[in-house]
Amino acid sequence: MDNANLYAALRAAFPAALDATAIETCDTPVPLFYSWRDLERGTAMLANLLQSLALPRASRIAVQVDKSVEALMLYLAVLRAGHVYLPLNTAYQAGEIEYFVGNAEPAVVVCSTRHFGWVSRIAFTAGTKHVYTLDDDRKGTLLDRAAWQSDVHEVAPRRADDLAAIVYTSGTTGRSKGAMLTHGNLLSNAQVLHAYWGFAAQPPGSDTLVHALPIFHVHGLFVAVHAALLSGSKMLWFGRFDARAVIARLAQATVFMGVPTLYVRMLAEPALTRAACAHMRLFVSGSAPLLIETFDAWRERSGHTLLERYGMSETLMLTSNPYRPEAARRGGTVGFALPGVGLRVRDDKGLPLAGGEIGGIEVKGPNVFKGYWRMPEKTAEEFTTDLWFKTGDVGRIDADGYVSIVGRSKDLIISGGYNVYPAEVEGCINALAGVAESAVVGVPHPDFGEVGVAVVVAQPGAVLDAAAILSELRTRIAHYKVPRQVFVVAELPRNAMGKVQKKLLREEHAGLFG
Ligand code: MCA
Ligand code: AMP
Repeated sequence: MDNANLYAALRAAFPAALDATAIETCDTPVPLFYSWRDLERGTAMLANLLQSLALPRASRIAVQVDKSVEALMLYLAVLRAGHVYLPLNTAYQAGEIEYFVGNAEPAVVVCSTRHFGWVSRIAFTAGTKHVYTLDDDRKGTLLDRAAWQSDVHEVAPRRADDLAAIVYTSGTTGRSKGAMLTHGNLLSNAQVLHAYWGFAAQPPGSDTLVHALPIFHVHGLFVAVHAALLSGSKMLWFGRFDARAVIARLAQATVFMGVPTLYVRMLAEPALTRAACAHMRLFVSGSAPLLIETFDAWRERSGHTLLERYGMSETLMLTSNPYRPEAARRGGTVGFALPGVGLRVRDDKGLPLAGGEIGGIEVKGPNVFKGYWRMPEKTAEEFTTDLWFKTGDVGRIDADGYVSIVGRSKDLIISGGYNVYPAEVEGCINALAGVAESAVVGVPHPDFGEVGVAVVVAQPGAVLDAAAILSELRTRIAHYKVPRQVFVVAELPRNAMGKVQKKLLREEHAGLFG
């Protein structure tokens, strides 16, 4: 039987010249050069360390660390060892981590040294046996321990249907859900993008990808990394996005992937010129709506047409504008369903809509996840009876087959590519002393696309202070979830049914950020 472990497929794509540079760091104190051999050996040592712990099959390995090449190796090592990778946003605070660790019951938790105190307390309380540290300067107990391990490791055999990763995504109601992604989900999607975005047509190793996204979400971890590894391409590795520094490296690169905020920020730099982008072959945008103004400005300034695509944590990539001809990339659309992906639009009752009509987007394909971790009822709710996944996005398919996302039926704010669920933030605000109720809505923002604004009602007799609410929230939830502004009001607008009219609040505050 062939080994369907994703690492085996990625490893098979490494170039024959293993001493060539696979990753060059761009914002470490001195540039670091990692060869393909370094990746192979480093991931072997980390995988052997995991194996030495004699963990049960498919153990979850939860990781909340700053971005580094070693952190990427840890992801690859978890695949290699056949365990399940659980990436966590570095912005998550204790309450959030407590939930994820309690829900996923990881056998191993890896965190940064500066968070070891509180993270290890949470992990040990939840029954996790092993907590290691890993920092972005190649230090930490994880690497200390791995240094003693052999650099030879046989990739654990896995079936396509076996779990490779769990990615938590919040729900419109209730707590976050862990989307279970299999080796088959990840590999099939990577192979489709490899072909669709022109990697396969290039001689192997001829692309260079600028990697400047976080590696705790699908876009940076799976889409970008797998595209590079599967094509034997070098990565120019940024620990954090810096528009000016990224533009300065485009002359040595061919591919860049980003959320719209990254493009907006690069457009604000005078250094973004056609000359600066002359060596590039592809700029991909996704994770959040791309404004047509950004699409047009990018074409004008860089001479390239952004290729917009659409996906979700549960489904990986679903649609993409075409790679060739470049003129066929249409602004305001997310392109066509990718090969192998079924995509249809249905009305509220689940009935088919005629071409061009707006409705809920439903999808099917080898990329669609296995379900939510230990939540069979929630999983069932999100699938139709004929097993199409309901994305919660609202859109249409035009006569030429281009898909456009026009809204969301899920109450979700996408801020700089991060998802913020109003229900979660409202729950936090409502738990504060003196708060009767609240509503959080997304309003346009020039940098992040959208940000949250909270409208809060006090309990009778209580006096609320907006600044105090904000500072309290900053101790409880990741800062990107904290609303940009809080308004204390006498009452929330409601319709005849008593439902809060968020649309009115959105309209009222639409101009807040210009
Ligand atoms: C940072 N802050 C934010 C955001 N990021 N606030 C709102 N929205 C954000 N996205 C806040 C921080 O909490 C902090 O506030 C202040 O801004 C500065 O933080 P800093 O870390 O310096 O920010 P930054 O480095 O400028 O980060 C902005 C960023 C980053 C580079 C745009 O947010 C980013 O990398 N976004 C990409 C997210 C992504 O990869 N999404 C893909 C998801 P304070 O000072 O108060 O603490 S995958 C997905 O959606 C699907 C599958 C798909 O289709 O791809
Ligand atoms: P996540 O839950 O982080 O995986 O976010 C997935 C959501 O991001 C999707 O359901 C969409 O609402 C949104 N999204 C991703 N790509 C795009 C895009 N190109 N345009 C509009 N929305 C997008």
